[in-house]
Amino acid sequence: MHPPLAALIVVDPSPEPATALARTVERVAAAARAQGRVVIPLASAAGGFGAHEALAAAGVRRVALCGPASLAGVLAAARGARALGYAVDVLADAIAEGPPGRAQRARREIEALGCRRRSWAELLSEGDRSVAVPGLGEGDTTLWCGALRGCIEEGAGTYEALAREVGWAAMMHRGGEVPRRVAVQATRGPDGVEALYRHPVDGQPPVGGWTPVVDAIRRGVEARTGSAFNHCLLQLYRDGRDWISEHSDKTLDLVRPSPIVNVSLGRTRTMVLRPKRGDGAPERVPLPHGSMLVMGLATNRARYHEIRREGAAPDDGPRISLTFRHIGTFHDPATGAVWGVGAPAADRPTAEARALARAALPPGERASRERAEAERMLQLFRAENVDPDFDPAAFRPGFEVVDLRALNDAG
Ligand SMILES: O=C(O)CCC(=O)C(=O)O
Repeated sequence: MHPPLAALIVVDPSPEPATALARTVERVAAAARAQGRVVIPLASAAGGFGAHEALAAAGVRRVALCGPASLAGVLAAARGARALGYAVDVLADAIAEGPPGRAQRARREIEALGCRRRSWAELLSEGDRSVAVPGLGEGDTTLWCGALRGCIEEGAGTYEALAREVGWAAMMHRGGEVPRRVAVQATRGPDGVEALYRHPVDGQPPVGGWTPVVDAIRRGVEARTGSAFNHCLLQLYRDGRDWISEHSDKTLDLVRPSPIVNVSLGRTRTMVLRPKRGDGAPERVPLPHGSMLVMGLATNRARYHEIRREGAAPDDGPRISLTFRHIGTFHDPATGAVWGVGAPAADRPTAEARALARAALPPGERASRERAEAERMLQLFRAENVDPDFDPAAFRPGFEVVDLRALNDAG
């Protein structure tokens, strides 16, 4: 028999006016109920720890506290629960912050009480039952906690196997190194044809075939989403100082409307989704070990996403993310042919004829065409990045350059 899952105690559940945090807490409570947890709303004004009777009846000895309205109420509940001998988790990202001085004192007291600080998504990742937290971003984005059991181990095993089997490389953007390591794996034809995903970098990382652990995760993602994925960008955040700046993913080469799926291993980092328009608050989505964020294209279009730099705490561990995409553009590195959704040629024979014609051009003319093409592709990437109304039809007729290195050659 497994011990019962920690109960979720929601202190002062409905602040007025309703806040983004309150909506997050409602989603977390719904997911916790779906996992079979006891969920108890608690009015802090009642004092003490009024959940004791219901918890004792359910045989629960571990509680997780959240509180969208009041830090003080959560602290009072933590004191009461500890005094009664409960093990207590405090869901640090599901509690009203309060002024910085008070928040810092609260953090110290939580520690002194022997409570554990963690993220709501880490709580939901526990237990045998994976659970979805839907309705994130523009409503088309879902975080699955514990989604990939069977292909991802709970401990460090999968992380370590992956870190070993992948060949990590530096990636350059505008002459500088991006602050993380990367690798690309994709479905490759027997004749070396590769799925091609273009984003603004000086040179695409080399494309490897699927390695065993990455392929097992890919198959798990396909089974759970019902979508096919033929491309994966892997990123290694070596510690909290590695980050990715806010951006929208480039959709030139995507098969629409397939989602973009981010699988996380190792340390929990937070993805921040900030609306491009209006003054809506950024939404913070924690990405714990074994989670799968299925991001819809409406969220990608209307919001920036980023993994912020966090500084390096002593327990700062590394994280690996695997971003799976369904790509509809293909590249034959042997001939330079590019065809499919993001290219002028719809099929390989046409692309090969075009590649031959390009190769026959005088070198100066060829270089200047490539520069012009790279310049236009970069401009459209920039427009797509900032404009929530960007129409992907603007990419037509598509591009044959595979990266932006022609711009660096321009001198
Ligand atoms: O590491 C992550 O989860 C985010 C990756 C990302 O935003 C990207 O590759 O575009």
